[in-house]
Amino acid sequence: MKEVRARPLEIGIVAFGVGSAGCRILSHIHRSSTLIEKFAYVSCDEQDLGYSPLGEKILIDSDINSPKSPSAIRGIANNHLDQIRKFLVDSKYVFIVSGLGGNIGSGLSPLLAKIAKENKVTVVSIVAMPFRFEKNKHFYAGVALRQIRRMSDAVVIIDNDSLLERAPKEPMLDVYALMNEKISNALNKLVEPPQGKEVGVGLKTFIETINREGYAILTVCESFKATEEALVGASQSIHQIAELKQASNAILCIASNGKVSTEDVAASISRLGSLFGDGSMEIQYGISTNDKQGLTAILLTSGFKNTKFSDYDPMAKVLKGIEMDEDLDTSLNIKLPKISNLEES
Ligand SMILES: Nc1nc2c(ncn2[C@@H]2O[C@H](COP(=O)(O)OP(=O)(O)OP(=O)(O)O)[C@@H](O)[C@H]2O)c(=O)[nH]1
Ligand SMILES: [Mg+2]
Repeated sequence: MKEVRARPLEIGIVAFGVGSAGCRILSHIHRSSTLIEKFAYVSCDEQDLGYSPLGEKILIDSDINSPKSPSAIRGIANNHLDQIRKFLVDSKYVFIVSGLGGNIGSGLSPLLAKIAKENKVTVVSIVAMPFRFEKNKHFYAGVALRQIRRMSDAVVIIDNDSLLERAPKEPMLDVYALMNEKISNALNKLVEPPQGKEVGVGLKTFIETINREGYAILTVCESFKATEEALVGASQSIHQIAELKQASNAILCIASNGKVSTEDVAASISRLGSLFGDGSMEIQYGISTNDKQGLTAILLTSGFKNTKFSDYDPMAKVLKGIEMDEDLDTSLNIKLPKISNLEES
């Protein structure tokens, strides 16, 4: 794992992990990233800040009895805005990683995005969406996703359901660890500089692909047979959450133990063009190596105007894109003096 570097930053890439999911996912990325120069872990829960031994820790110290909701947590975070702004000094890009649906990730991710935008930083929000079965988390996730979209330059969605290939009997934390490994590998393959004979994608292409209206979706599919099977698997999981025709840009990264032929790559790209978009989708590709059996297709597609997650927030449907309040709602837990005390003074 990389030590925290002293300033000045070279490229200016920093990252926040927010809440339990965000801190866990970022701690995986932290172990192998050479590109991200500074890491910060932000949560109200001390346990989340311990997933990585390194990086800056920002504890949003909420009283155990204080109300917990995304807007209440934003209210408490008001005391930490200077620390957040200080962390962002000299940065040009910020990755904000979180899971949506709980109180912390849903509350703080849009706030961090807003602060970063005010500081003219390019904001890439990377969000894991709740499982289908976590119905009690859908509303907060839907509201937060819409706020994050407004406050960010690019939003990359990861559908937790699509990463959970079979209903496993393993404990939930082990399942998360496997999913987080997949997510961090995929992001590293997409943004990190290529090594050896790899054909890299790189940060510039990554940002150009996602920095547009709507949403980008990241999927990872493994296959023991051929790239085609992995691609069809990836398109099926995207089809569960969005309309494939809306896709405008894509990056396909094929990771294998070195046996992908030029013919395979050409066939995969043409297949991708027929599965997604309206025939004019722009496709970039990368080829990288891994030490696993079979191959992994990492697919990042962008340009989706909507996803099924938009329906998690019923108000968004009613308002059809009109925002009642451009700013984020924030609750403050302030004890008001009794009226009788006021009269005495
Ligand atoms: N991919 C992935 N998803 C996770 C992980 N942990 C939680 N999630 C999902 O992320 C969503 C938000 O959950 P948490 O991150 O636990 O919530 P939080 O932001 O810590 O907020 P609180 O629940 O109030 O503590 C949920 O729908 C979970 O299914 C993880 O390690 N990896
Ligand atoms: Mg939590």
